[in-house]
Amino acid sequence: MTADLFADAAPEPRTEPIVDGAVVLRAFALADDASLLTAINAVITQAPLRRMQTPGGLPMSVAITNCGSLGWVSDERGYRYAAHDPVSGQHWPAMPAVFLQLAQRAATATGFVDFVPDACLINRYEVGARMSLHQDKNEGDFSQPIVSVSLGLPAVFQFGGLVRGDRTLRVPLAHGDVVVWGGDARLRFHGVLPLKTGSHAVLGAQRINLTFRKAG
Ligand code: MD6
Ligand code: FE
Repeated sequence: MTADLFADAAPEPRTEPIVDGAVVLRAFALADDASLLTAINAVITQAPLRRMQTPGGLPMSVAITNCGSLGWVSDERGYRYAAHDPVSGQHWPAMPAVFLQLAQRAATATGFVDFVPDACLINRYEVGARMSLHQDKNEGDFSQPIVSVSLGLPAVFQFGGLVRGDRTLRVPLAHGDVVVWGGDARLRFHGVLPLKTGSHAVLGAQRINLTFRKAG
């Protein structure tokens, strides 16, 4: 048998530059999707997905949880990383080995050879959920990249500049795509447009995004 027989079902990974410092590794996580989903289910059993409050007091449309030694949290006091889940008071679940290995392989493939993430944010989008333009700037070391894994329904990622009003590129992200960004792109504004109706073969009517960071 040749790889071509599977060309439709399992696209080969491809690297697409977005802007300086950011690339999409198309289909990079596809071969690991089943083990990623098993690990996601184990994490969300221990630390359930929840819609956190923004500092402005509104609930986010995206439900989130975390694994790793640090987790991203939001409440009326602002955004920060915390070692404990504020709902349970327990440490966040450990980062599953399949998560860490995938994040490190993706980072290495784009030239970040010493990426050791200590935080993985799990975002769950249902139809209509969105993430407004923001910068990721709560991490301690901006020389480290962020690795972002998309699973489930496709979404449109907005990729802006260093000022909120800068024009944005729109990058479609599908199940299995991995974005690695760092360097000059690290502090660019970005967001996710409202998730369109659909049903993904594995995940149904949702999109799950994993973002790996060196937060501490
Ligand atoms: C998402 N991602 O894709 C939201 N931030 O659902 C992010 O906000 C993000 O994907 C920094 C780096 C990569 C990301
Ligand atoms: Fe972000």
